Amino acid sequence: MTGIKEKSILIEQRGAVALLTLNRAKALNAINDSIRHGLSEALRNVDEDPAVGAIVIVGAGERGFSVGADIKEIRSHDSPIATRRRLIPTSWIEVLDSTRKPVIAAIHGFCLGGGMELALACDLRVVAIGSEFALPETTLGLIPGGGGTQRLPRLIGLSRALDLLLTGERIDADEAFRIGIANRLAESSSEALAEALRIAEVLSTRPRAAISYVKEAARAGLDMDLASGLKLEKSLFALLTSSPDRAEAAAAFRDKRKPIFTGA
Ligand code: DAK
Repeated sequence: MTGIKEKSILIEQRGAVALLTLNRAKALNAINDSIRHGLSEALRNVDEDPAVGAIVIVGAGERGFSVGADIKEIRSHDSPIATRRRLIPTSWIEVLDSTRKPVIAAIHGFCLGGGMELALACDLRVVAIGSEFALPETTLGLIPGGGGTQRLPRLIGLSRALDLLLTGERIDADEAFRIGIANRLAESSSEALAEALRIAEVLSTRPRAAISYVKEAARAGLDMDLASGLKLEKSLFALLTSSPDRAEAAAAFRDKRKPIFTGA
């Protein structure tokens, strides 16, 4: 898989981590159909690949993660029905919701519109100082169409989310960290990537089913009432009690050695 170029997405395997790069640096990684389709396909492939335990997404070039939808490509002449047909089945960001492996965004520079929505759909965000976030869709006469109106309130609460959604104003990395968009800050883009890769590498060595189930329980639980969420947690917990990796973790603890997980 190393070095394979899929249109606008580069896929590189670093140990058990798949690094996906949005590769349109000249257009500040504006999201066109090629990026949309390439990223969906790459995510599905690496999620199925047993050699991959975690995924990092980064933007190419010095200037940013992504400036959002390719404004030059927006087809204003499309009918609402054609646009709906185009948007609904694509669901390119929603692929992240069904990705079982943890996905970390390494963010630098501009993280705007659809680029920010992509980052919001990832499990963790490592953000370089100097990054700028905004959802400026209303200034284009639109609203976010990649989950921004739904994921942002769930992540940071309705009040703060509405501030960003209504004003479209940009916030910096410190503010993104303060309000809970950024999980971790880094001094530079290279340090953000290094930290994202480091976290991904750690996660890739953990028991795969436990990592996948904890993500499923937390994410799916958000859309449930507490009783249903607790029920889901118990079911997933019960499944793991009989897993070979859980037995191996206990045995390794008893034997005072490092566990050898098989992903089973
Ligand atoms: N799309 C296409 N190209 C873009 C772009 C974008 N969003 N943003 C920047 N570029 C390109 C520029 O055109 C320029 O290319 P060349 O002219 O050199 O060929 C190159 O990237 C460098 O940009 P600038 O020359 O503008 O660089 P500056 O430093 O002066 O400014 C900037 C950087 C990020 C402040 C500025 O480029 C900017 O404001 N960009 C637009 C950001 C933005 O508003 N993004 C869109 C958010 S809305 C849909 C319709 C819409 C949407 C979704 C779906 N359907 C109908 C299906 C909208 C979603 C969004 O993401």
